[in-house]
Amino acid sequence: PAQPRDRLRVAVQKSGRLGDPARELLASCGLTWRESRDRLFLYGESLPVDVLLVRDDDIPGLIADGVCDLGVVGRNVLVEHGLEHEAQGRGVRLSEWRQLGWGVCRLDVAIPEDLEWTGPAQLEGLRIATSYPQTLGRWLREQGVDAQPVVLNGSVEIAPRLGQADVVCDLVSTGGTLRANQLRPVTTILESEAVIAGPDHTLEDGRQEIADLLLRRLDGAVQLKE
Ligand code: PRT
Ligand code: ZN
Repeated sequence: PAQPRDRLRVAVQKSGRLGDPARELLASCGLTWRESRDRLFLYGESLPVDVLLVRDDDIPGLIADGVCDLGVVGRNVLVEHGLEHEAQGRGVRLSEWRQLGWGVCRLDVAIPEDLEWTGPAQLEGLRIATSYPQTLGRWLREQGVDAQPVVLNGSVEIAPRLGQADVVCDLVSTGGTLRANQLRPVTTILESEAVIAGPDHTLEDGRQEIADLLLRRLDGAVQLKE
């Protein structure tokens, strides 16, 4: 069991696409902070809320382990983590406490431009490059298609040109990267956006009240923006 803590701890991406908007979001809730010397920790001054700056991939695990209470992360990362844990039969369940409406993207299957698309059955037996093997695997099972995921942690889109895979399953926002690699999206397997992730139970040691306050302010800040 985690040590008792009376301050809320929120995990946020250190750099990358969601880092700045996440920090702006916390600032819009009235949070001010002091940065640690190693720049990995923001000590909350105006509220008992501290921020841990990490790789986005680590956020679900930090919440599941109780090291952090909440996190700002893409649904794509949250879903992949959840399926991984289900596959291992471990009982840590996370949920989306809020949908943030930014960081929007899709997890799409994309095929070489010059290939005709006849439907998911066409993927039977093909090698699919992806960083999201669990999410892809679930979709393939739902489609009754037996394909071979090729797990890559970057440069997924060039895999077909390198002969590493036949098609890809990757995040798409503008579609520019796919086009630059002569690929075209043919089907969406997950719609994603940034979310506030948390455990699927209430927090302890008074941290739920702090989280409620933060989320109330966040809801107010979001309404003001609209
Ligand atoms: O260092 P760290 O591990 O924390 O960061 P990261 O490199 O793993 O993630 P990062 O910062 O690239 O993305 C963080 C989150 O932003 C993702 O998990 C998504 O939830 C969200 N997001 C939104 C995206 C995109 N849009 C996106 N377009 N993440 C990645 N991309 C990639 C996409 O895969 C493609 O390769 O950006 C490229 C360009 O996309 P196009 O379609 O605009 O050309
Ligand atoms: Zn990452």
